[in-house]
Amino acid sequence: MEKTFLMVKPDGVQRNLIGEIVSRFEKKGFQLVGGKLMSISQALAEEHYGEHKERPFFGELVDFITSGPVFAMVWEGENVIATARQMMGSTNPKDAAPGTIRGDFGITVGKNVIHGSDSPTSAEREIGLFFKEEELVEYSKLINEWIN
Ligand code: FUP
Repeated sequence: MEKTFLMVKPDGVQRNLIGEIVSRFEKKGFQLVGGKLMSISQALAEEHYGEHKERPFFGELVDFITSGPVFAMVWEGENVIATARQMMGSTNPKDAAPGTIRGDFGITVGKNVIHGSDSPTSAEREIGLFFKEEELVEYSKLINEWIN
């Protein structure tokens, strides 16, 4: 089953949006298979955002993501990578449609509430950066049949 890495950023945690965001993915029907409240080190931030290293906003991006706790999660489900991106909305909250997480809760591109993997390759990379295999659960087939 497909997995993605999602993270409530420091602005979302400080604004008490963890529950709201978790709730949206639960209600959609996806399953939470890993989650932790954590601080991101400078090294992890630089690695996670490595593709933006040459961009002018890289320094601010790293400063922001290390500025307070984040809530890191792994979610599982059919097409969860692309569907979660749709539920998050456009990177810049000013372009994000109402009803999406960034459309409903964000204003500026720097503080856009949530991160989500944008492809199977980045999902695998990001899950590996943030979680050890033993931190992820497997639901039994029986429970999956009850839910879905
Ligand atoms: P996304 O995949 O939607 O998180 O967007 P990107 O990977 O393109 O950007 C990563 C983060 O960089 C965004 F969440 C916000 C930040 N960013 C800026 O601060 N300024 C920009 O012009 C673009 C992105």
